[in-house]
Amino acid sequence: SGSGGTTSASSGGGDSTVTMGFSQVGAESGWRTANTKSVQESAKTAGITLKFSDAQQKQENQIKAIRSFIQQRVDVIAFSPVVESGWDPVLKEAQNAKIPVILTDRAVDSKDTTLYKTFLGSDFIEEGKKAGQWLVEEYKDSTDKVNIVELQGTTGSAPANDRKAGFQEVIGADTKFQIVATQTGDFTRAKGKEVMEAFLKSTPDIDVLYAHNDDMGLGAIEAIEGAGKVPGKDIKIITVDAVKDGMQALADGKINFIVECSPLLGPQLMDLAKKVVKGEEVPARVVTEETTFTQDQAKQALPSRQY
Ligand code: GZL
Repeated sequence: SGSGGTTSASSGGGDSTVTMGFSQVGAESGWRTANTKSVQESAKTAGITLKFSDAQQKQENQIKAIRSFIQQRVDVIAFSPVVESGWDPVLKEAQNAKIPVILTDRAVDSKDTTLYKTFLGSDFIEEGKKAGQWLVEEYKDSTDKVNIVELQGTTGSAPANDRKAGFQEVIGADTKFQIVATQTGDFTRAKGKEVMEAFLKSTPDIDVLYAHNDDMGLGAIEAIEGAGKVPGKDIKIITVDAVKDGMQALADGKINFIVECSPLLGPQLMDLAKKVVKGEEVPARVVTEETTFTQDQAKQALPSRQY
């Protein structure tokens, strides 16, 4: 799908086949690649014809894709909104065209919740809290200041906003925890490395890095090692996702704790889509099941990880 194009994967089969238009954020991270695979494979398994568009992390491309799906009269539209705001006009166009919309992975901040049938995805505030809880536990016997730097996800995205808020809510209870630098790394390794290099130059003693996804954490590890420091020891690292490369770094001791964010939303998405097309009731919110991993748990889990 690469250059923001739209590909169609038809599953064949009679006229009762459901056609879904899916607008994906992009291909910015290992998580996103795994999510795309889950959606595409699940559509095939479910016998749903999938029109898939990659927006290269640009909201205007997602809006264009949704308009194109409306033109093509698809039966249902699903998308992962790259940012929370600015969706009402195009969602109203879908509603006027009587095409139901499903939010998957990320949420929108529209006040009018009739604009979509359901939101399937993780509770990002909970993920931020889990990261904070590990840190509180890790430093429970210390009263020294803990200098934290934070690599935020894509500016304006639900995971970035909520992972920041959940983490802050938990560590805010103890003033020894200080976020001394925070900046977006746009969920990518390259940007995570670049921003961490800047943090290392501008911030003398960093104790902890909180990265909103594994990919930025892995980029930061390159920067930390480039500065002659030991990741996981000189600077403790907490990330979110638990994709294979992140879990490997956790097992190798370069990351200290990972909060899982499951990308395997495909099967549930297709079930919800079929129900929605039939006009059946679906829950307004479907929260993803997910857990956390320590270094020892990563060693155990790695062999059976699906992504
Ligand atoms: C979270 C998802 C985020 C991942 C990142 O559900 O939207 O986007 O945490 C990905 O890895 O880029």
